[in-house]
Amino acid sequence: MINVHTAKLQQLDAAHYMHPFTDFKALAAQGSRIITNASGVYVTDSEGHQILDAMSGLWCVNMGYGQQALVDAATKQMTVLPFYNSFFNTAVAPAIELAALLADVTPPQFNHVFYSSSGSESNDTILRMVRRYWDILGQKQRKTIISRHNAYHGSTVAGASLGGMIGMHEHGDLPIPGIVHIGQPYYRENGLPLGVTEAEFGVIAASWLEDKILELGADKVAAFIGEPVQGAGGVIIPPATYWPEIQRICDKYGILLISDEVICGFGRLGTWFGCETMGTTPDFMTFAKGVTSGYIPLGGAMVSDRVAKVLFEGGDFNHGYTYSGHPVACAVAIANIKLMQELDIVNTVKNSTAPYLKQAFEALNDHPLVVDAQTLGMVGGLVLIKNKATGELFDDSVGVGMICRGHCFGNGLIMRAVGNRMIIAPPLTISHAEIDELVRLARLALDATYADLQTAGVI
Ligand code: PXG
Repeated sequence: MINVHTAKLQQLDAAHYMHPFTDFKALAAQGSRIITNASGVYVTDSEGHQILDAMSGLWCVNMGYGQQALVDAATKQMTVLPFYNSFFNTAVAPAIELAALLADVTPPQFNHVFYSSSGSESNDTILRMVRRYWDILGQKQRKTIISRHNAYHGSTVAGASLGGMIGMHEHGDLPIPGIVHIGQPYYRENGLPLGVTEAEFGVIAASWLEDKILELGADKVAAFIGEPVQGAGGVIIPPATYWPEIQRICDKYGILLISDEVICGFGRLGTWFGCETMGTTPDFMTFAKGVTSGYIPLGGAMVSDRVAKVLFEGGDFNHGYTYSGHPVACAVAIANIKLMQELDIVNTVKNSTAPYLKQAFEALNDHPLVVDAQTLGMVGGLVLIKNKATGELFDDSVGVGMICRGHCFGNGLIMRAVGNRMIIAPPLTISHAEIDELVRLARLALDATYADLQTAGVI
């Protein structure tokens, strides 16, 4: 029996609230799980269940729940100046201070930022900046942006178009013109050809970019966009050979490189930004989520010196959001970045937490349902497989990921299911003991999933 408070909230929810990425009717019938409070790496629902949040909210609560310094920064800024805009030659101090701090913690080519309130908006900004850049340089025909199938770059019209999610393209006649997609560097989807090593596959997957550039004509291509590790697509960790080759191809044809760091930024991969792990020097970085550890919405585009120099010469750039440089959001981001620096969290992740997570999570490869359990920094994923010996995958109709996800929740663990992949992105602050607990709960869920599939005669 659920308590009265939960029932009342679920009733109001069903009556009035349209959730993101949701079958509205099905949710209204089922009732949502209502999360009421959180501390450290645990969230608590309205029924009093404590759940280990191995997804950091939605890839964002990097410094964990309950960080008082962030709360204090917001409270103080709200009292002093809750809002003023950055249009018409005005500015607010936290936005200026954060811009300087971001220039400090990002790779050396980045010294300028344009603020938004989300990853999606940031990619909209970048799309417009990329085209503006080529316009100013007198190359108006350079409009096309190349992305990848199964990429996620947000849910606005530009964000969803840049993304490579077919289910999203189907809703709203996307992508918009001038955005094309190549294959993702995921050998289970594209089939690792016999005798080809993973390293060789990375180079092959990157060569699809060159093929597409040559097909379109290099003088038509404005930019390439990619997530260092695809997050929402199922934590697709590319072979180490992939990104350096992408960089080489972009350089060869003078094409701008956009690293969408909404998930991989702010320490997630054990470096401040994912491009540092991958060895690229992008012209733009998209950021959001981890910049404030999700405590308040903030996003932005880091703009490289090469691009900024041109945009500075181009006169007006007719673009911006009411909340570009929101003082409260920027104050929280400053507190968050300072906390990251004080705790030396990026090095702790790199030298301690991520290696510990790697050995604990990758041990799940011994489970009869699991292959490809793999982590990089503080993201991880595994494939639920029907037959380990033959490599036969489950039919989509089995919904194996959702079965496993249900058991995770039942056992007090939040893991995300993407098709047949189970994925994690825990707070960077997670302890070794909490990692042990995460993996113990994951194994319980895998065992329960296995038992269900046996009972149903699927395996
Ligand atoms: N780029 C990347 C790489 C993202 O992961 C966005 C852009 C868009 O950010 P906003 O703030 O507009 O949501 C994201 C967001 C999932 C999931 O199912 C992932 C995201 C958002 C919603 C769901 O894993 N990532």
